[in-house]
Amino acid sequence: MKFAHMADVHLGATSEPKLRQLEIETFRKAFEECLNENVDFVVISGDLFHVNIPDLFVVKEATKVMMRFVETGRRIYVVYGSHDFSPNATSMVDVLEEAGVIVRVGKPYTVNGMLRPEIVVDKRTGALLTGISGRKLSLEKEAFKHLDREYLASFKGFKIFLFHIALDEIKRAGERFEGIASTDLPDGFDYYAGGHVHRRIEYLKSKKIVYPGPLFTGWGIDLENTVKGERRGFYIVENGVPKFVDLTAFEGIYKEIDANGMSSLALNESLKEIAKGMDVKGKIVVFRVFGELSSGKTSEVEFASFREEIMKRGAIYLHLNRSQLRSKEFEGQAVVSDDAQKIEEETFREFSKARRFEETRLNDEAVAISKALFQQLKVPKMDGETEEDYEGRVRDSALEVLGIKDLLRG
Ligand SMILES: [Mn+2]
Repeated sequence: MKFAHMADVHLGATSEPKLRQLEIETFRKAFEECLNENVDFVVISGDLFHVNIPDLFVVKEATKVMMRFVETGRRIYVVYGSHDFSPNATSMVDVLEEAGVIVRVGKPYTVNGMLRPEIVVDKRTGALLTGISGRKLSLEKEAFKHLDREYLASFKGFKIFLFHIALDEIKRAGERFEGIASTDLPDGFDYYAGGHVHRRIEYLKSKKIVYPGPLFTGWGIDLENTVKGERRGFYIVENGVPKFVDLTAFEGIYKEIDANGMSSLALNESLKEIAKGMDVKGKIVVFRVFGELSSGKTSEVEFASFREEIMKRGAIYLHLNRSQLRSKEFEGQAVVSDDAQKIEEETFREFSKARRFEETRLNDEAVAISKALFQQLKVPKMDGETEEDYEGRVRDSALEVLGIKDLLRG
């Protein structure tokens, strides 16, 4: 028996065209590899999609890839992740299941207050698959508490358990997340197919627990870790032995600059030098700037020309992280002013300088529009007004301010 184990695919996580293309290409390659390697089935341990209703272009491309595999008579088994599940709305996972593209395992039902996740038999191999889906806020922790372990133990055969939650045992120093202990997983399964943790983990102790990590790269911090050298891909498990298949889709460069004590002008000079000195051709660049500028404002830092230069030199994409860059000047002003309106205005000005919109009006009149919008959004609820009426009223006036009321109606 040979099967593939993927997790945290996060299809649709990026809207950046080149990354989006790499994302779907990687998904295609993964399934091509599954066909070449002649695996019997594929399991995906949650977060197939980045959101419960993803962009339909992404869904179409992904469906094409999966159908090619399914049409050979093989199946794809999934559980929901924390991203592609919604407690009160239909998920794309449900749509694809109705269409016969994927099979969701571990659908829960209760007997005498105990949770029994449904067990699915793979017709081709006789393997038994079940699991517990991910939820927002790790509500599945509860599910593990009420799991009917005896019921699960009564099934005999090659058993796979899919789950989407972190394990306490794999926590690194300083990491904070809600997890379960490996002993919380039901006993007696031959393979525990994990998802949710965005790095590759083989925890092969009394239980064979594997996390492939993201197939491609989710976003932000994943991108950073990928360019820092983490390999991305999935597992092929043959006769119970997991083997990692490396599908890392791009090479990258990680660079950071400590701007502490630099003036905005000096930082601009540094950025120019850095851009010139980097070999970025065909690579994804993750660039982090942090620290407090000694003088000048963060809005004076020419990130737009830095980006332009990096892209001109052939980079696939620049991921700029400047959330920890501060300016002494601006913060000083904000603290000393006792005029709330002035603080608001200055804050809007600072933020608007660092952002460019396609709609030129949003750039030219950014401060005025922000102030007007802010004004509308803090209008209080009237006595006796229903929640719905109040929301509608605030929404309408906000749209009016943005000048898109008619646009949305049309
Ligand atoms: Mn995930």
